[in-house]
Amino acid sequence: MSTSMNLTLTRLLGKSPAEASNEEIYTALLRLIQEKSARRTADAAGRKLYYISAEFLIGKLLSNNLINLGLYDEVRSVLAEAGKNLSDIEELEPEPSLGNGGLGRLAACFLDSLATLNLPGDGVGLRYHCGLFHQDFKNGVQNESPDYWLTPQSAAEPTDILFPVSLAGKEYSARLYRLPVTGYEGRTNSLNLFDLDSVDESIIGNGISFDKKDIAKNLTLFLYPDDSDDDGQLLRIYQQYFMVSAGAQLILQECASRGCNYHDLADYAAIQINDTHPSMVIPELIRLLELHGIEFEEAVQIVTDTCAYTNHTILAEALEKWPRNFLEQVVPQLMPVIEKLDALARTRTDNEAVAVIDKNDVIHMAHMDIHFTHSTNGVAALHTEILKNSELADFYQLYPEKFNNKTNGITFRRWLLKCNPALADEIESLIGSGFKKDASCLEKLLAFTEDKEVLKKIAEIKKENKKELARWLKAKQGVELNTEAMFSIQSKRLHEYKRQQLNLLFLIHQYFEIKAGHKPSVPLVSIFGAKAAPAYIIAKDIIHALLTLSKVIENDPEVSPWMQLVFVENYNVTAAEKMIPACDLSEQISLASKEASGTGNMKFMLNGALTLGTMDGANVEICEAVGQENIYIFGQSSKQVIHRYAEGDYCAADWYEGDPNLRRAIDFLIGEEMMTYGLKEHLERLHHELISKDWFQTLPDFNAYVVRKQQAMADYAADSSDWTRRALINIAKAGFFSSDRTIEEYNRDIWKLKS
Ligand code: 26V
Repeated sequence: MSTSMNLTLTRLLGKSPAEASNEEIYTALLRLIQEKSARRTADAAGRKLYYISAEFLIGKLLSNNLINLGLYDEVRSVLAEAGKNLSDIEELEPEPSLGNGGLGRLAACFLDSLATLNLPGDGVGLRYHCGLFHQDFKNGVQNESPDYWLTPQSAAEPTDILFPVSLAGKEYSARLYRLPVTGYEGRTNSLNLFDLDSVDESIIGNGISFDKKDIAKNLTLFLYPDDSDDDGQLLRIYQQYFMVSAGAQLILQECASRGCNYHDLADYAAIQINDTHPSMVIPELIRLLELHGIEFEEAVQIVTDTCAYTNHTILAEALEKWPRNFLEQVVPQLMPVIEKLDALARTRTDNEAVAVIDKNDVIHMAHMDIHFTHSTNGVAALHTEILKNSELADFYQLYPEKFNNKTNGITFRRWLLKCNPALADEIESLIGSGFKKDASCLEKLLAFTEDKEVLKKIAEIKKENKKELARWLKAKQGVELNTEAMFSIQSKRLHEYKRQQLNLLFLIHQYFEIKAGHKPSVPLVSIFGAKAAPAYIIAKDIIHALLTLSKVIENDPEVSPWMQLVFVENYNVTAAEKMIPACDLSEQISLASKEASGTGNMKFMLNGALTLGTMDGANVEICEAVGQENIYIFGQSSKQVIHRYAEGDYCAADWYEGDPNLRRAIDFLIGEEMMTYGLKEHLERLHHELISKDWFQTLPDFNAYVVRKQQAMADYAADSSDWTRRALINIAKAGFFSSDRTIEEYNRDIWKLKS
């Protein structure tokens, strides 16, 4: 059995798999992937896409690549014959956490879909030496440490391709590293990551601190260093320019080698700018084209035709704008171009609100993107409407034809085939394997929603996934989960607009109810996974409150049989792959209008969880797909929220004073039970924040949230077969949220690549 794979592995190992160590097998598998994927590379016919992004949250690659190359089952069985376990070998791979959250993970899903759809599309980014910080909890407080993921056997291979980049007048040399991106039964593309040879990990001090001024040593040391001070912001500009300058040179070089004369660049390249972090690629390309003898006006037209921009947030504080003197310091060579672009934009309108350089000498990156690319898209239907009608209304008036929506998606290879093989197998046995490449086939599952045997099987798979999560958490954190309980999961970055604090207030309310003798319909295990930006004080206070509440519950024998609060340390892609298949209730409770899309919501749905959510981001489209009866929606609408912000009349204290349940829950934060285990300063600060500011309107949605969540718990307890039926409808309707669909739309409307 599997003799040819056995021979291949033996050749790569220089000995039989049985004699090799797990480390040796891991290295051999990397080489196997490199060999096999290299055979699937091909030049682009016509345009090639360059997806430029400061983040690619790719997660572990070994199993995913084996699945995509069709090698997984064979490798697993050869190793099993040799007494080895593929999942033990996978444990050896450090996760490349080169992203903060949804934006970076989306980029990774897009690369998978591009290669699967046989489209020529490469990623361009940075080879950070440390990905997103490693999180652990000490005394109920988040502690950050460096996440070294680069090993000597790293899958990102160095090349001898170097590009000069001038930073603050000094010359540096950007080295290109390449990572193969395998498509599922598709082609191989490349993730092109740039790095600087002189970067030096030994400058890292306590935690994740380092000298922010030593650019030669720190440039690509960390993903998004803390930018709460000027030096951090300057370093971010250094990183961004390093990425786009090397990227632009790579693009021009590749296009030239395929016959491009630069005047026709838009026939050879499509560049997608992922949020504003790579926006300097616009002036940089114009600068480089001018150096090749192209006039400014023509260069602007070429770049506009080549580039497109995706907006991922309406939060004002997340829209990048830099003081002119910062750019003058780091990228003086770009300033003449940016000034000319500002002047050109001013010839198109006299509306000061859309200026590239405003009257305070602040440079607005998103404004430059919208003026000088041919497409601006939002990432969910609601988000795009909000951009057109409020946040970017002035731009929409000026360029209505540029605006379009591309609702986000996720790759089903990682978020179903890899993370939930039992469910994938069951689906295949019911409807065949077509859904792996055409996700709309999942609708065929609707034929089984009344089939008791099928529902029983799906429920068993969920139960097994919950037990698997419990085993994993026991080994990792020593906690014991009650797998008979309902599992509710909220996993995503910690941010006030995502409202983990609303979930916190519910749990406190539930605690009081149990103490008062009102037992819930089902025990609840509430699971959280979230990292807070190191300088984000209130986010860290929310983590502290959750960890403290967890201890209060655990130590109360009256309450602990009915509820459990578990915080998974160091939430990352690997943890998500364990948590998502085990979820019953997916918490998507952002303040309506604030979550551009969300993509976790799609992952949970695909894995058979029901959503408890607000009418925000892609939740709106999930609700449309599954119908009101198969989702739990609550809370203010985006219209009400936007209105309330416009009126400026929200007063948290009024809500706190006016609702005894809410008041009781909030005051619990500074009560005796919490103070027994928690830190006064953190808890008091959060208490004060909630009653005096509550910028993301947690309090007005509190009651509606409690009612809907208790309804979900009652439904789960009353009829588990009906719950599974509704979960199956969610799975069947998840097809729209495949990133293959998203990429097909980008290609149809924006890139126009040939497969
Ligand atoms: C960034 C920052 C940085 C500084 C302070 C506050 C803040 C708040 C939000 C952000 C988000 C930046 C962009 C981003 O990551 N957007 C996410 O993109 C996902 C993929 O499109 C989408 O699903 C999420 O809803 C959206 O938040």
